[in-house]
Amino acid sequence: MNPFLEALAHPSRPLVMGVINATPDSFSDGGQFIRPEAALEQARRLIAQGVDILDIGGESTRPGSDPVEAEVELARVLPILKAIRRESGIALSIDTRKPEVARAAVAAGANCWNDVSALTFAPESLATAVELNVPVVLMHAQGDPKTMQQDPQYRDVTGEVLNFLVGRMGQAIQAGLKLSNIIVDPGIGFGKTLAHNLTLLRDLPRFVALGRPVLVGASRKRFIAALDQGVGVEERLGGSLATALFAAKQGAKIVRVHDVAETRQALIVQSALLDA
Ligand code: HH2
Repeated sequence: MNPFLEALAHPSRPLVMGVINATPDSFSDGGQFIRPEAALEQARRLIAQGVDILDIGGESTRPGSDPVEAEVELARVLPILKAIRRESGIALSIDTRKPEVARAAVAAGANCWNDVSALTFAPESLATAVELNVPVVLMHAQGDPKTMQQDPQYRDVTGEVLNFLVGRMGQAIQAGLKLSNIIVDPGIGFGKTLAHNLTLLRDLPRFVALGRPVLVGASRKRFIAALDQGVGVEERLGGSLATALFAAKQGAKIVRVHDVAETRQALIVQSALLDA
């Protein structure tokens, strides 16, 4: 069985997806893990902390970021994926919008394609996802990373994000993707104001009702600073944990985070409290 789907079959608590950005410019860990040795060390650390899935990315999609060429992205992520796979059977996800990067990453041992463009970035994305036959995260974003935070507007944010995801699910199924390979994500911070992000998190049960696992990536994001005096990225752990716990309570099956040990412990304790 695909290790990603195997991890997802885990019944007791949501899965912790740990982020490793092999980029010079990611908003929270940019530059830290661009060297493969540093990324491998971080992977070992997160595995020791009990991470369920590692998400490896070679292109920052933070607001205002510039796109990178596929060759650059490949040169950043492939050595890391191969090095982790050489020593661990951990579920690995590739965070990319590019089908050629997803294809090479899966050949190097990735078990999931995390696509913030929901397979819209390239014309061959859908067909590539079908062929790779691995779980795919379909995430909603309004606009592209460069401009998405300039003035995001919705009449009904939850309705519009749901509609988009249902549409993408339909197109993916029509193209031949298995329903069992689809994971959905409302895309916290991707073309959304503070109010939009809060509404989506409160309305998460409506995403759960789509019948597919829901992933939430809110860790260290800007909306936390917007609620707390503009605090810097390193000071957003409290808000990140609060959001992960809330998302879990609302039915999220995967939380994508930078602080794995803290999030995992918080989720374990919350599960015990809710079970008691
Ligand atoms: N957020 C980021 C990147 N990838 N993937 C999914 N499915 N959901 C998310 O919310 C999500 C994501 C942005 O965070 P990060 O990777 O930490 O930063 P950057 O894009 O600057 O690399």
